[in-house]
Amino acid sequence: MPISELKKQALAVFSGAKNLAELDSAYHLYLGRKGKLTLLLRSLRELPETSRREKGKEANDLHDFLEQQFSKRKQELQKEEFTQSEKAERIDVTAPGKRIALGRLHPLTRVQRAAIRIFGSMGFGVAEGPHIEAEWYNFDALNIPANHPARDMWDTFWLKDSKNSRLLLRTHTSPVQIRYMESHQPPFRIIAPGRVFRYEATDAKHSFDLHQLEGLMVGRDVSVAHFKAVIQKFYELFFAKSMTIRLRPSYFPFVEPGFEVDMSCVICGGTGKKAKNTPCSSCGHTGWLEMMGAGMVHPNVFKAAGYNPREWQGFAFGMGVERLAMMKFGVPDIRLFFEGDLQFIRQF
Ligand code: FA5
Repeated sequence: MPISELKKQALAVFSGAKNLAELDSAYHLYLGRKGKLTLLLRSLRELPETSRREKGKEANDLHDFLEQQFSKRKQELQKEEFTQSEKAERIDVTAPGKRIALGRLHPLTRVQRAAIRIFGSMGFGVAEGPHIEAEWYNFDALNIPANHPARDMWDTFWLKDSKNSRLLLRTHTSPVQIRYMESHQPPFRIIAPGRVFRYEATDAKHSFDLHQLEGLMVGRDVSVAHFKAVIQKFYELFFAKSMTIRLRPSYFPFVEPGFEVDMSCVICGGTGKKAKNTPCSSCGHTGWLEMMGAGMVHPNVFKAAGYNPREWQGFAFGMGVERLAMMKFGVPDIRLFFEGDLQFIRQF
């Protein structure tokens, strides 16, 4: 190909390159190691001396010229690409901001914190105990010796036997009563919120993994009247309206007398029935939901903790935190709290 033709072609390809990548391949096509002009320069060696000089000068000039043209075009394209990306990346300071998704507290955490706050305002401190508990604290010290039929009241997840005592997942928060009394002297008032585990089937109001909130107040003259007043005040503050409750005599080996506190079911309005006369599963069709067990601390429990039962008396209670949350938020099924369904959790 004559040199003039090569020049024309190369210039057309350089100026036709639409971006830096295209220009780069154009460079290789003419000026690269196997480019057309490079090959032409190499072939000059074979020409006779006379024409080699003339052709050589012409080809070398073209080489310098094309290098220049290439740099010029490269600068143009770089500028173009820069203005384009500047346009694309321009920040619109007037555009509305993006909403950041905020995490939120699980309804059970909220209920637990609210309860801690309310009891705190009545002078109750917070105590804690382990989830893996010794048989002694969960049962024996609470006046429930081995083989006592009352052990059947708590379906238990037993753990493999350890050397000194049998271990289990605590079935209630009552063992914290013993642990606290072992290391503190009355008078005092505490609550102990926490997770408990029961080897039982689930339904709308029962879970095998649940939370309780234990309460214990001990003094020289603490009575059932104190319990009633504290619990009534708690419900009043927690629900911010009056709720219908009832006390029923009941049996727990670690209290005497013992009772249970029921609350009128908010899901069915206490009728036990839902729309179209269908039974309300949230309260087992009774119109009442059992909220807690309670009573006056049994003398044997004081003895197990090292107190003199003639000197001290007190009340204890254990309430279901999920049941409290169900009544507060109108949640019909306890299992909803444990499913991790964000659509459910985000409502609170
Ligand atoms: C107890 O666990 C006693 N420790 C309570 C107590 C403490 C009595 C101090 C006397 C003195 P009970 O098994 O009834 O009792 O459970 C207490 C509350 O926990 C119940 O009223 C209920 O609200 C809740 N609860 C119990 N089992 C379940 C369950 N499987 N699912 C959801 N809530 C439950």
